[in-house]
Amino acid sequence: MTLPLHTLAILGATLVASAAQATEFRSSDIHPDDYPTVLAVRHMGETLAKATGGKHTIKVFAKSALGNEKDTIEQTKLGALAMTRVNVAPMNNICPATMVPTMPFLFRSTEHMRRVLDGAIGDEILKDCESQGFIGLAFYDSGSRSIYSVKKPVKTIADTKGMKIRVQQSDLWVALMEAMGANATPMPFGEVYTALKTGLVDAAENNYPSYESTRHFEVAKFYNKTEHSMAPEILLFSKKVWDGLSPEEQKQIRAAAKESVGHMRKLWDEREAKSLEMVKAGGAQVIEVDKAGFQAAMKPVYDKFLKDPKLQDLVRRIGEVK
Ligand code: GTR
Repeated sequence: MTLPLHTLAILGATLVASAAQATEFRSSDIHPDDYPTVLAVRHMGETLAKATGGKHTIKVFAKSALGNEKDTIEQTKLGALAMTRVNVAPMNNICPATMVPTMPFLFRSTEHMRRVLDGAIGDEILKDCESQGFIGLAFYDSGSRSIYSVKKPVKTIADTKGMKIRVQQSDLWVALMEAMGANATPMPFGEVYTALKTGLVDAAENNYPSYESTRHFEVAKFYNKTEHSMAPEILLFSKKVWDGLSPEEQKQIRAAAKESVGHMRKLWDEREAKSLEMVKAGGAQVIEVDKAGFQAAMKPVYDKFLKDPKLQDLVRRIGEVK
């Protein structure tokens, strides 16, 4: 069958119109392409494409291609970037409720952390970022963070006294290290390798996958299991971009984000185990630590940052989650 020319023209115009509404949302991450957070957002993009019949997709810019976490948070707020995956730490100063899941020794276990963040408390924390220009879509796992040091192992809290330790750019993190008697040096993630290598800092702290993917283990051989925080990752959508979407589209994005959490956890568990093997093979020593001593020193951090009764209440409720 041959269609009359004017019908073809109309069909062509319709195709152009729907293509114009289709969006490739840009999302950023500081981690490399094979890191669980990057793979999880790509997976979310596939889910979203399926749900929208290919109309909406997500393009993930990994390896800090769009800047460090502070930069991409700013771009997301402005709407220049639709999404960013960051740790909760650089959000601590912007959106106070994100301080709660950052708190030292807050979660009893991975299961406890997952139950809390999957439930109403997790949603309340995500919602708190909205007034600051961010739609909190989901939390991702980040394991637990421990101190890794260049020159000497850390076995008790006496060992961190006077140590220069790199932290994320958050006042809470500075206080957390000070409570250990250390000197906190906030800096972006991408600068840590050189800082460890040149002696600008004596130590840093992170989970196994980040310790491994950055090759920090080559410089800081002692991985001391302080496991002082389980500060999770957070997936943020720009409220500016969000407000231009239909309720149906917003629902599809939320659902795709939530769906990616389970996928991420599977990748995360595998990567944690693999990273541990890799760092050990690379010469890292995993050191057992007197955790109780570190835990006992954290009261000033809770007192200083959880003055707001709303935040205190969240901590109390988290404690009650079985
Ligand atoms: C990683 C986390 C990053 C970033 C980094 C850091 O575990 O995934 O988002 O926060 O730590 O220490 O800067």
